[in-house]
Amino acid sequence: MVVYVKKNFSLAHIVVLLLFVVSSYARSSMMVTKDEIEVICTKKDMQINSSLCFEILKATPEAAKLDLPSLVKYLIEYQSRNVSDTLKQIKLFRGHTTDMRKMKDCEQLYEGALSGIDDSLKALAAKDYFLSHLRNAGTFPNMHTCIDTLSTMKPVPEVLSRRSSVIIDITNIICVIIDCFIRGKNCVIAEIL
Ligand SMILES: *[C@@H]1O[C@H](CO)[C@@H](O)[C@H](O)[C@H]1NC(C)=O
Ligand SMILES: CC(=O)N[C@H]1CO[C@H](CO)[C@@H](O)[C@@H]1O
Repeated sequence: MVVYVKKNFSLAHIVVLLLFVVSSYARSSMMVTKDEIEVICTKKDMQINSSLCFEILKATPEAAKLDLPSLVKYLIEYQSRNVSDTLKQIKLFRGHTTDMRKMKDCEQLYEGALSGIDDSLKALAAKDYFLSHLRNAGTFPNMHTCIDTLSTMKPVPEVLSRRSSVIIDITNIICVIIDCFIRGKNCVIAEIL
């Protein structure tokens, strides 16, 4: 009986030891911790929209189980969904405006953004983080140009401008994570220059 208990005890010991080994192995493969999400989302000097960042990453408990490249992949897929959802709205809007030309311009800017985002995902998969950032950042000018175009319409389609601003914020979160956290670039200095 004593032997039986002892056996049980050592089995429990081994399980605990295994768990410890597994979790420290996981740590060494760069898992993102809750603290790191805090650091990413409060990086004020890079104009991260904190509330949006927490909204996206805290609403996703799995975010803390991913490594950095996987977290970026998750975010780019999220960004891609938001861009294609808004593109659908733009197409719907086109039938309801007298300014079809401007809507068509925005549509093309959104299509261009989508193809850049797609390239960004491919570069990420190839671990080419510089290219992934470059392609993703192409979303910025397209969204800004679309917002400018929308602002000259009467009435201004506010829903679309707002969604374009959110996409700019999401893009910024992605680019900051790639540059500061994966590439280890000194982003504060880069911004001053
Ligand atoms: C941050 O994002 C939220 C949600 O999209 C938005 O309501 C808010 O205006 C943004 N904040 C800034 C400072 O742009
Ligand atoms: C902030 C924001 O607009 N997020 C949306 C992005 O797209 C996903 C998928 O369609 C929505 O669930 C989010 O609400």
